[in-house]
Amino acid sequence: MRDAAPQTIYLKDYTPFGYLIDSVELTFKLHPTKTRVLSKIAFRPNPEATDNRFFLHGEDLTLISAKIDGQDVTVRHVDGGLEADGPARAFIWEAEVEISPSTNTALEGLYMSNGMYCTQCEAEGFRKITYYPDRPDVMATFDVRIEGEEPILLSNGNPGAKGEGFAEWSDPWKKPAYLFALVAGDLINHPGSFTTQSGKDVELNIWVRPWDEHKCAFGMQALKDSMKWDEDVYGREYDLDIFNIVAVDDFNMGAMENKGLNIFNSSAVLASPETSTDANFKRIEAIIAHEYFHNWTGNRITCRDWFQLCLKEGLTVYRDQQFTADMRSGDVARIENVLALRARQFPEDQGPLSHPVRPEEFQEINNFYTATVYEKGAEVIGMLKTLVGDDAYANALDLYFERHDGDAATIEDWLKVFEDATGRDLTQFKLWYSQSGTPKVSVSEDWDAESGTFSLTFTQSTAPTPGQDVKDPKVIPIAIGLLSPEGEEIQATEIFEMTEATQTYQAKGLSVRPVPSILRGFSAPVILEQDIDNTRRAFLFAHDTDSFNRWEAGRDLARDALLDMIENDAAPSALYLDSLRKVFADDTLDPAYRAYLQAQPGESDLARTLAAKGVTPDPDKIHAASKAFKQAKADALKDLLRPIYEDNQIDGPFVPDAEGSGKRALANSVLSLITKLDGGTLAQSQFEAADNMTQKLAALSQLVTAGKGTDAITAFYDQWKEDRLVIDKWFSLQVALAGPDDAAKVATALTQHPDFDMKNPNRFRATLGALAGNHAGFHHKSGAGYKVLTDWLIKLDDLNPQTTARMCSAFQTWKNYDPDRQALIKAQLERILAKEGLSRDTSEMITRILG
Ligand code: 0A1
Ligand code: ZN
Repeated sequence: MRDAAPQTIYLKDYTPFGYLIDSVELTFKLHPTKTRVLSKIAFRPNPEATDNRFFLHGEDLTLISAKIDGQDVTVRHVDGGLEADGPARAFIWEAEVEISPSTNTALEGLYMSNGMYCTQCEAEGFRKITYYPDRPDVMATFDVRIEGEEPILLSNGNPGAKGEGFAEWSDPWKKPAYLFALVAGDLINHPGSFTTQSGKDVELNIWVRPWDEHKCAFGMQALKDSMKWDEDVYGREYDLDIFNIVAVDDFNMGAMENKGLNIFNSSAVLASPETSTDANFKRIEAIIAHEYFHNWTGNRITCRDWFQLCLKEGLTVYRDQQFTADMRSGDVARIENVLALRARQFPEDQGPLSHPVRPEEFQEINNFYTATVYEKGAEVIGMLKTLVGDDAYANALDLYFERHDGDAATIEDWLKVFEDATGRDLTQFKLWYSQSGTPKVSVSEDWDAESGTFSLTFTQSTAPTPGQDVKDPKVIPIAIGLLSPEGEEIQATEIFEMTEATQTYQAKGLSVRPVPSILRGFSAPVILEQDIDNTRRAFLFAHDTDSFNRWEAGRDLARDALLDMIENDAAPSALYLDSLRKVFADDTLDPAYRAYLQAQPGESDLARTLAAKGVTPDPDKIHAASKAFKQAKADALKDLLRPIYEDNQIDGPFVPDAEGSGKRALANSVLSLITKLDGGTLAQSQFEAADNMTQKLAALSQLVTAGKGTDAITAFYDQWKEDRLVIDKWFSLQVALAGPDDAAKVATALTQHPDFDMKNPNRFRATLGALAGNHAGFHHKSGAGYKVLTDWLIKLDDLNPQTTARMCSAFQTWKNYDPDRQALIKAQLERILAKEGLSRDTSEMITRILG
């Protein structure tokens, strides 16, 4: 049973559990509505605990029997679980419970997806499987027996006995319950193998439905690449005889790192050239790496409590980002990471949902799998590495693995490792974990020609965030390079370590006033405020030797041009268009990077920028200006476009590697400009000729944007109606690209489509998530966008609180808008809150958003 009134849990209240567990034996007798789970758990008192209450979590369980040392025991059902009189000595707890996987639509615990059984236990789902101390600091070895008629029966660890209707699994590594997994179904395996650095052969499998077998090869290669990379770069070897991945259609998140049995949302593992875009391939490679890397950063070393979530997630995201940078273009990877951070984490950190990388309180932990914990958590690790240097980082990581292998650790443990390995005091650095909000760093320049001294004076400040009115200065590594007026690098990148509220950096002995390039590679997750004019930006766009800052300069120019159009009805900036022409014509640049050079800030991004300046964003004006700006770029680059398009066509088979995907990205970005000039003629021929989804979908998007998509939309559906991942794209694209007046209508119409299934999180997000992402449509002045999303969130909350709560963040920027829109949104938020039986997940999110 769930708590009646939501309770807040605090980091400061942590106490260890009263018992340790030596071993867990579980038997599952599978049945769609009456699965029996038998548990036999060896407990003994925890010498480090002061509270010896024997409390086991449990939710939605029917207790059949409970025994201690073979004797029936009376239990007391309390909020969130049960209590019994636990002896002050070692004892064996045995329980039998009944659960109903087929009616479990929350997709937490043991549930069914298209006839197959699967589990999701992070964060607190194991308590829906049996009574257990469902907390990450309680670790145990698990022996599992599964009885069921499904041909494939899987759990964690290494396989044991197997026969008609049963299979046994044994996991020799102690683990918390959140890493438990079970899968049963009619599956086939795409096999592979890997020999570890010490010569151990590991059996690899990707388990899928028979019709998905042709979509496994890429994921298998990504898994092998990840295993090799973790050996080469972090010295981490795999530690079981087998590594299984299973693809599941109904899954709330991307994937899950269960020990030896990773479970994946099928969208995060299945791919083929005909059905998946380059972006899909890239995401799959990163998620496979992420889950695999968790084997060390998450599983071998786990978290003491859920407040420490960033310990495993920040580090594992950082590691997967390093992997992607090594496998593909590092320059492009950094731009993509920063774009994602600004699109997802900045709004969170600058609005009512702002929380520290290590939160100090929560009601529902599922609401804290956030961009702040993940992506800002990764940036914090990147800064730490920048500050201590690559070698010291490597030493500290070795010490971390050596010291904490088998532990449930904390951020204090993590930082202590760095302090011990480097001799640095990280007290101030730790503020990055405890203080929320995005710091602003402003900079002013001074040039003393006589002494040849160039000074940059930095000032940092962080606006108050919920629960934190006062902020202290943080340690901010600022990467600085200096260019000559001709664009030559006169000083290579240096790290200036800012620790004070105001601090000055100086370069001496210069013969000319340099042009600084500041925060190179986005060396800290801050907002840099530079009082420079657009001529300077155009110079950096043309010459900066740091690829990130070069791109950033172009983006700042484009953003200012757009803001001028929105605020002052200005014409598209000639300076920008001129600069873009020069840079974009450079065919020595990496095509993927070149595509990013001409990309413009999205409409939500512009709305946020305006709000940060104190200007109320007008979604219609932003939309109109964005379209006009694109048209102006197409006109200005007209003669360059067709040759670039032709030069970047590829003969031969589709390969989803950096080179091929870069060329396609550039050609498709050019196609979007050409469509502004030819009305869709080229897009139509690309749509008809394309043999891969990257080109097909890009062409379809252009046709829809140009208002010529009706036939192509039908043809696309007819071709792909049997492939649910492709049909997700079909749903999403139509809503995402609908005009401002149509978006809510299109979304509503698609919810009536026979293929719409609100129980499937991918389909729900493809439709309603796309509405929230269509800025001008969602924020339509009629309020229709807000209402349609709210109607569906209210319906979904009964079935799937976790996905509902996550999608409520669409409203987090509501206070940026005008009073009329704010009133419309507030009314919808209050409507959600008033819903009878609202989940704890959604109630916490809406309460925080309302502020
Ligand atoms: N640990 C996983 C993410 C994850 C978190 C929660 C889930 O269900 C509530 C599922 C997956 C990861 O970082 O990949
Ligand atoms: Zn993770």
